[in-house]
Amino acid sequence: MNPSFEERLRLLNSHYEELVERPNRKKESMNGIFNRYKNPVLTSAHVPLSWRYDLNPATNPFLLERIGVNAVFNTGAIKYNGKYTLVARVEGSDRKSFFAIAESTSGVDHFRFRPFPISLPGTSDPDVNVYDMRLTRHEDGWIYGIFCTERKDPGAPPGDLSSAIASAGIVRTHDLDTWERLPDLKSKSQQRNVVLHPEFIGGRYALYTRPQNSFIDAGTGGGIGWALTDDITHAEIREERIIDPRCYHTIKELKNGEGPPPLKTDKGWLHLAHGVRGCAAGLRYVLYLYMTALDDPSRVSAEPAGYLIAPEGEERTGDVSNVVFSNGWIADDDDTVNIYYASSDTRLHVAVSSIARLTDYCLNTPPDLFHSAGSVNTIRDLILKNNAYLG
Ligand code: M1P
Repeated sequence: MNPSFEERLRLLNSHYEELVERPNRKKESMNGIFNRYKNPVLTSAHVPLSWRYDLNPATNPFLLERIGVNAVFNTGAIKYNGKYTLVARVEGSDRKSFFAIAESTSGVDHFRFRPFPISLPGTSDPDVNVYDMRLTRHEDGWIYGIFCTERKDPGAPPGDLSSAIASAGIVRTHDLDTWERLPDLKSKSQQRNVVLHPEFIGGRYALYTRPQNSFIDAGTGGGIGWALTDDITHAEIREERIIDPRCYHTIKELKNGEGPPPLKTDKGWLHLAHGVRGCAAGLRYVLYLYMTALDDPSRVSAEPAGYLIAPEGEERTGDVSNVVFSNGWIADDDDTVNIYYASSDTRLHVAVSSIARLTDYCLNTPPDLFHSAGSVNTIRDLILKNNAYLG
């Protein structure tokens, strides 16, 4: 082994261990609703060296990186065997995304990838790109993963090499090791951001959907939808009802999409979603919360105005700048909620809150009145009430 190979390997290993072992630190929270943490919990540098480097000095004497990883971001999340377990979207420098599991006992630092990425079983129509898995522990006993599968649009005119079709792929597992692929969701429109509700509704499986009539634009797709299907092993949407519509001059004017599966609380189902609006800099993605009724998860019961989390500081820049996106959160028995959110399609962060704080936020943050005068009135009402408490 040549000395520079050995030296480089030592250096790579020590950088890697330093990164993974680095403790994370809670940041001050000014809004009181959640605390961000200082360091991202997963980045492309967290991907094991053995996935990227040929470690044989005979075939890689310069110890060059052979397989580049561009980003680690949107992750599904679940507590499994006591560990905070994330199914991350890993994107190679070849632009292909795939899934890989990273685990930690703290939930805020020391995430390590399992030795191999997930070898996702396919269907008869091969996936070109897969991403953004939502994990649902369903009351039927399975853990489901619903993700976006992207394929080239067979109807694209010659020369158009960009048009694609988005559909919902479905897998299930009992152990996060062996994955069974089920047929993709059948739907009249393209779908992304499809999420399985954790409980049966009238004996049927319930899905949050996001109909879209082109790959990027929602088009006439009106927002987050709700659909029921009898058989998850041949899931088909016949009727779809929009429950959280897109809306002019709001944070979800252009698009929105359900995030992780909703959390059941004694005050209703707590939902995290992303909203997208256009601006001179392009699309701006933020995260917002809403609640639905316990006895009917498709009936919105609380809709605070505006966003919960918007890109801040280094989160603002990356491959697709001005984006925060979440498809995973974990609620612990002690009421803590870890929100795993990615920034700018590049890295993954955690923000920590609680069921109590998030439901309080949902139930007591004023709703959007859809015009500036309404916003001013909402603020005036608060000031008038506060005057009683000021000297
Ligand atoms: O680039 C931002 C996000 O864009 C898509 O989300 P949506 O369909 O709501 O626009 C997804 O590709 C997502 O992965 C990505 O983070």
